[in-house]
Amino acid sequence: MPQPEPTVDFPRLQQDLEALAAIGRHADHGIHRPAFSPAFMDAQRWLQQRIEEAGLSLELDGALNVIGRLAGPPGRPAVVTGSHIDSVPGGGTLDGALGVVAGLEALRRIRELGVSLAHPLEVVAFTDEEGRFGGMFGSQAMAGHLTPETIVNARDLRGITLVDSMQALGFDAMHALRAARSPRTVQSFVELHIEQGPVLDRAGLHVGVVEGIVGLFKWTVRLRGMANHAGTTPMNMRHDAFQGLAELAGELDRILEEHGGDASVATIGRVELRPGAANVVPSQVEFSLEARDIDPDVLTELGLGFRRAMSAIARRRGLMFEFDVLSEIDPVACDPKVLAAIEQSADSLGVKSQRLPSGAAHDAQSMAYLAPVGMIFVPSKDGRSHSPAEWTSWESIEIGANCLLRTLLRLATDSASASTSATESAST
Ligand code: HGY
Ligand code: MN
Ligand code: MN
Repeated sequence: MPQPEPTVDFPRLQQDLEALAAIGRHADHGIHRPAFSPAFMDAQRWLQQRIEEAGLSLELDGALNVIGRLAGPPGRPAVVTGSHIDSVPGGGTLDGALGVVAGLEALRRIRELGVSLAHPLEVVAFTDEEGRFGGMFGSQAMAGHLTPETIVNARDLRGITLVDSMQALGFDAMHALRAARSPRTVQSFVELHIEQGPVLDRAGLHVGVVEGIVGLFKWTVRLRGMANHAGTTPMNMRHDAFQGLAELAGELDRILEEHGGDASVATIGRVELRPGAANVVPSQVEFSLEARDIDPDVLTELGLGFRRAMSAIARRRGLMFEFDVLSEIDPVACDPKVLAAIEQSADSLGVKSQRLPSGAAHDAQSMAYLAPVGMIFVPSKDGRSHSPAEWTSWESIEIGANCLLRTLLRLATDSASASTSATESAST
């Protein structure tokens, strides 16, 4: 009779999630933990303490990724899990945090149960997944995708550089180049994350099995015109930078239709007008433009489509247009073996799961350059995320965490489900 498969210590998981959610929460109930901010560093310190209390070994790599490790046979590649604890401004309590806290709980349980491992296990909190300084700094560092140039050029939307912000904390950003790992040290990577979309919530499912993760490009675009008097300058003599942006925004759907696919999306999420006075024709507009798709060729096409449209608008309106590439992340396919381990784990919990693509970007995309990856989604209420309205039921969180625990065991032991040398009760 096979042993029952283990489960997480759910009250302890809840406590950790609530403790982390209190760090960087503002009066709007949103989480404000941008990478390398004081709130983010408080969360890093909290996590490091919990990792040590769990009896795991602790490492902080050159990109300030926090790594908790449960030793296995020497020289074997590690099964890695994790996500991020930085947030967007006014973000939710679970985006990233769920994957880190559930990963910590999984390693803690496996250690308590005394499971004999064929591979070491690691839980990682990657820095700056949300891209304050571009995008996925920590996991791109671990994947070896950073260069001195990308580090030196990285700056946030207020112009603060990554180098300065890490220096202010006493760290040298260039040490992030040392965070690069050899693919030989990672057997596989599994990330538990909220879906951040409506699919699972609408289907009434607790578990989603991610087949592929979208790629994206993120630009900062500047249109430069000419400041002039808002009252005396005839409309046909203006070089109005804002009108250029307005025309582009009006063309966005056409560009997606002509150059994109069914899953393509594009967003202008931030706009800054200069000089920003009511009675001055805007001389400059700076805005973010990001586009996503699961197919890399479609992304290339979309980039060309946007550049052509902006050149035509600039010519017609006597504007100058330029753009900086802040981030380019390739779409990745998840690994069939890891997907199978996730589906078997969901089956072992007696829950139905559904395969789906991820419209959000994730650290798993960077880790896909080192090893086979997979992602477990739990539903987001009404598909909401990147907002204080972000919410997932505790029932789905417990099922998702148990699915992660059992998936890690499948990948890190030689048997389909870990034989435990301690009974269930031994650990509580
Ligand atoms: O933007 C994203 O897709 C992720 O939440 N960083
Ligand atoms: Mn996330
Ligand atoms: Mn996010």
